[in-house]
Amino acid sequence: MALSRILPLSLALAALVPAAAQAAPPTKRTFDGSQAIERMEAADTNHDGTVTRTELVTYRNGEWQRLDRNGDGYFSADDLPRFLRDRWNGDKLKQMRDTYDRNRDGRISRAEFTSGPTPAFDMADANHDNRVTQAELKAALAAVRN
Ligand SMILES: [Ca+2]
Ligand SMILES: [Ca+2]
Ligand SMILES: [Ca+2]
Repeated sequence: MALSRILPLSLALAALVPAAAQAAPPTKRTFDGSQAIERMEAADTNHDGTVTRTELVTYRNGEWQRLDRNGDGYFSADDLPRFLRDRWNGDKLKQMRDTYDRNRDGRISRAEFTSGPTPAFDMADANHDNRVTQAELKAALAAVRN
């Protein structure tokens, strides 16, 4: 496998992991939620400064293409390159499964991922209108950094 094919996945995983950590149950307090909130800006696909829940789901659908590399509809150890496969049972991916694998079959289905928990969005959407504005995003960032 060419290195150029492997690197984008490692980057995708690196980008993904903070979101998974952010999505962990509230009892785990050690993560830095600021990364997950910063990444939410990328979900503003029409660039109007507001991230809607619909945009977030669209964004997750895009992320899914990078996770389910073998296209079988599940994110599982099979989707990791061999040299990364031991990370499947590492803390970060385990935490991701704890968050998204609702039926506890040890893998994450497309539906489990795209309609899974959205803790960063929920936290930032202070007035609960299913839209996160720039001001709300900034306030959420300030809150997690303090
Ligand atoms: Ca938008
Ligand atoms: Ca797969
Ligand atoms: Ca599952």
